[in-house]
Amino acid sequence: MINASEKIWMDGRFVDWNEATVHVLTHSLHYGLAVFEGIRCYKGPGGSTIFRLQDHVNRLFESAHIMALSVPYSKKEVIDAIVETVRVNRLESCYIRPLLYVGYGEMGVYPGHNPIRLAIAAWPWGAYLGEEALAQGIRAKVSSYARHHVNVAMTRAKLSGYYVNSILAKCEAKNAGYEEAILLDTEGYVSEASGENVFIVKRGVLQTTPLTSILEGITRNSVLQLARENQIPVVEERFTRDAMYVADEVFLTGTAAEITPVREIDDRVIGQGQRGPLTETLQRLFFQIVHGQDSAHAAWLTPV
Ligand code: PPE
Repeated sequence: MINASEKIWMDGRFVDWNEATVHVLTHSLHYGLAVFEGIRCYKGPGGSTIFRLQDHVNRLFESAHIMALSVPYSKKEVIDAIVETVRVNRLESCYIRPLLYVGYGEMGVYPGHNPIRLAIAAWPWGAYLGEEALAQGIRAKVSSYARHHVNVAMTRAKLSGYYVNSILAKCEAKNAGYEEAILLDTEGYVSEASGENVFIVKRGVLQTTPLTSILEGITRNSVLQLARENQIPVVEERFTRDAMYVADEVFLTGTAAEITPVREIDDRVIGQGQRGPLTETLQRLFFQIVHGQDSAHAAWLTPV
């Protein structure tokens, strides 16, 4: 069950958690046209800070732009509302979910002049795949479902409707006893996991999927930047599922999942079957930053 907080920001004002409701004929609920973000706030020595808030808000606006939804607020107003949502709920570390959606009005596929509404919720949310997953790694399964074709879905947008594909893959993997699903693109190359980007390590080189069929993850971008800063060679080139099987290390990145090692894929042990050394180094660098222990990346943190 979700760890409820007190207030949710809805269309410019705070309402009680349990009062944050919509009409059942809300357009987005029927047709899936809604864009959202997932953002984390972490506790640090100088108080809580939100990780890469500006970048998340930029992506929210880009998602809206791709979907031709006009956001009835400025970026500054959205940033302020997000900070305020964490503040009024007195949360030290939390997950933040802004959702821009098409409200009640007309029915039918054409969204017409229905209101565009924004909600921002924040609640405490621990390690997405469990604390143990961060240290020990997870078991993943390549999905029988393909990730979206570029002419079907514009994956630069973080669109609610796209997650039906993620849910199918995730349920299939969980029902078969795995913790996460890795999806291939329609050409058969590795795309992304149900809610994370995928990285492999081979002979010291870090490789990740290029920006074709995937969401441009902010954690992915952070890991690439950290690797470059630490002279770790990186390539953004597509790879096949067997390249994962024979990789030295595989890990997933996402705001919710952070940096999660993968120790097994399709019943093949990856590397030593445990978190690899490069994964551990990147985790350490990442967690130092988000917890405010690395002044070189202070620009990524917005104080609450
Ligand atoms: N791909 C997908 C499909 C995805 O959903 C996410 C985030 C990423 C990549 C990584 O993006 P980023 O968070 O910017 O590094 N998934 C979000 C939703 C998870 C959920 O179950 O809800 C997240 O991690 O917040």
